[in-house]
Amino acid sequence: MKMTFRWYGEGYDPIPLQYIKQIPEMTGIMGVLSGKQAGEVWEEAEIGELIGGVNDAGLECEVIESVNVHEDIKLGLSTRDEYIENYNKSLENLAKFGVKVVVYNFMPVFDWLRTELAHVTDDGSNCLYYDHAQIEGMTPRDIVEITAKESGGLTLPGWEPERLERLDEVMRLYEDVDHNKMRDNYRYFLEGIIPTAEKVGIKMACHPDDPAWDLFGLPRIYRNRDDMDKIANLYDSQYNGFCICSGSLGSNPDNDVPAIFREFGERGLMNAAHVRNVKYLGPKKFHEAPHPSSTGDLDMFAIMEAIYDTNPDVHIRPDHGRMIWGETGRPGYPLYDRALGAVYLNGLWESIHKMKTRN
Ligand SMILES: [Mn+2]
Repeated sequence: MKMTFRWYGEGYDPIPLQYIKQIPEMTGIMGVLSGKQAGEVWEEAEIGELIGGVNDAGLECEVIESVNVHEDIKLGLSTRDEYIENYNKSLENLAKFGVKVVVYNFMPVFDWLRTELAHVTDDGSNCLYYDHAQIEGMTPRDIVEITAKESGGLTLPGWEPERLERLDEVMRLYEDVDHNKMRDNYRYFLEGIIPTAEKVGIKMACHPDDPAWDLFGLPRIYRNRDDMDKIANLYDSQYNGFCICSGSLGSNPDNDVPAIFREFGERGLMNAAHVRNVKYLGPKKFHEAPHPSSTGDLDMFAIMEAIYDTNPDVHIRPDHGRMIWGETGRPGYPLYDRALGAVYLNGLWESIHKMKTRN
């Protein structure tokens, strides 16, 4: 297992790489070119600059996150071929710099979605929070405005203003797209890119829809184990795999999260992992919790054991964290709480390893 940390890049992320390097046993980052819009080619020079900077700080950058899929691909519009071609070009360029895994998602319109980005909990820390009852009284435009307002001037991944400019038009276009049509469009995309991914040696890792249910009538197709099975069957290849995210899938208590890690790890389709905890407050209502099992509702030991048993070489990261110790910054992506998470997960890993290898 390689423990990594999401980092948004120089000028986009308030956390210096040196601080990330100071987290014990941190091997690298999951990197991104934050200025890129969906559909644009990731050019060699910009990739080289990003990865060179990360390497200079003593960290690896073998995983890239958020090579975003253009909405026209998800909608199945005639313009999609051009964007698929660009996507392949980006994969070819990334491979030249040693990138082994690309994490992306196929969520319609929105990336992850919360109703509060700084929900204060009993201990005075704050975290990301979701209450479906609040969503029901909102329009998509309302939630975009709340997210922009609470993000402290930082553009959140999947919530780029350029991407959301066409919101009303895109919402109308989705009226004709149900779950099956969405999967057909996904198959077309996979047929377009997986041969390139195989050729250049980059494993694709699709991230779940978060939260793991439909919103605003949009067809979300990665919500649970059965959805994952359908996605795996769209294109049979180890390069068409998943970034399994415990917190996203765990937003729905019907999902047996450790079992999902184990099954798709055994099938060779766990190409990356996000490991974090979540606290249920009621039906479709939760907040993000500290990483330890006792502070939320997921069995983090069972998740780490499933990873250990099925894909011990996978890249993982602590995913989101809370704001603690007065830290301010990008909602969900603080230094302190994610560092605590990484150290806790590494501690679980050491104990699992020693338990399984001692005589
Ligand atoms: Mn995640």
